Amino acid sequence: MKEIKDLRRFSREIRALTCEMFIKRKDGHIGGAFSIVEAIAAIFGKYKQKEDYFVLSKGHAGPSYYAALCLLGYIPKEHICTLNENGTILPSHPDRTRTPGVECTTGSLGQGISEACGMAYGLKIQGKKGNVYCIVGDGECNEGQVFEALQFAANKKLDNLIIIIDDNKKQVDGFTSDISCDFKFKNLLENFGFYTQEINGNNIEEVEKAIENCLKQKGQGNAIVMNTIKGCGIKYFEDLSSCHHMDFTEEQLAELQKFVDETRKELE
Ligand SMILES: Cc1ncc(C[n+]2csc(CCOP(=O)(O)OP(=O)(O)O)c2C)c(N)n1
Ligand SMILES: [Mg+2]
Repeated sequence: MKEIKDLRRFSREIRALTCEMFIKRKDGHIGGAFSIVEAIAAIFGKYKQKEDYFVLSKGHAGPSYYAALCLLGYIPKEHICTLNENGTILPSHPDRTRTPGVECTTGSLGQGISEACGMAYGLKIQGKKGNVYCIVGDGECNEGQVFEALQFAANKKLDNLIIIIDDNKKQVDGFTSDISCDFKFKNLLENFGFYTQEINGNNIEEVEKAIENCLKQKGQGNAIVMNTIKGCGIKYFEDLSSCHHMDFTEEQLAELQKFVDETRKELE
C-alpha cells in the first residue's frame, strides 16, 4: 500500500476485525490494541519487507496485530474468532511457534525489546539487510529490562532498529505518571543517543513520515515516541477512565457491534 488513503482504510479494517474477535471472546485488551492501530497499519501496510522483523513487546495488544496479519493473508480467516480459546493458533499474547506471521514470542513485558535489540544486532554482525520494528508500551517502561535494552541498542548504534513507544499515558490501573516518574520519553531517548521523533501516533501521516525519516538516517538507533489514546477509534472506550482489559458488558458489546457495522458500511 503506497497511498495514505489505503493505509487509512487498512487501519479501519484492522479495528473492525479486532472488534469482531473481542465480540466473540467477550473480553480483551482493547485499550492497548487500539492505540497502536495506525502504527501496525503503517508498518504492515507499507514498510515491512521480507528481511525485516516485527516485535510487539507489549504483547497484550496481540489482537490488532493478528487482525493485520489476517487481512494480509498470513492467518486464515476461519481462525480469527478463536482468540484465546483452548488450542487456538491465536493466543492472547503472540507466540511465534503457533501463529503464522508472528516472529517473536512476547507478553512478559520488557523482554520483547531486548529480543528486538538482539535481532537487530544479529543482522548487523552477519552483514545482513533488514530492519527490526518494535512497539513498547509506556507502562512497560516501568520494567528495568527496557532500559538495559536501550543502553545496549545505543551502544551498538543499531540504526536498523526502530523502537516505537506507545505513549498512551495509561497502564493497567491508572495513569503512567501516577505510577512512575512523568518521563518525557523524547528527552530520555535523545539522552540515550537515539535519533528520536515525537508524533501523534494515531495520525497515520505522522507515523508514515516518522518511519520514513528513520529509514533514511544512519549511525544511531531510532526511537519514535507516539502520543496516542488508549482505546483510540471508538469514542465510548476512549472516554472510559480505564479500558486496559475489559470483560465486556452487553452495552459494551453493542458498542463494539455498532462500530463494526458502521465501519463495514463505510468501507463498502
Ligand atoms: C513482566 C510483566 N509484568 C506484568 C504484566 C501484566 N501486564 C500486562 S499489560 C500491563 C500494563 C502495561 O502497560 P502499558 O505498557 O502502558 O500497556 P498499554 O497501555 O499499551 O496497554 C501489565 C502490568 C506482564 N504482562 N508482564
Ligand atoms: Mg500504556
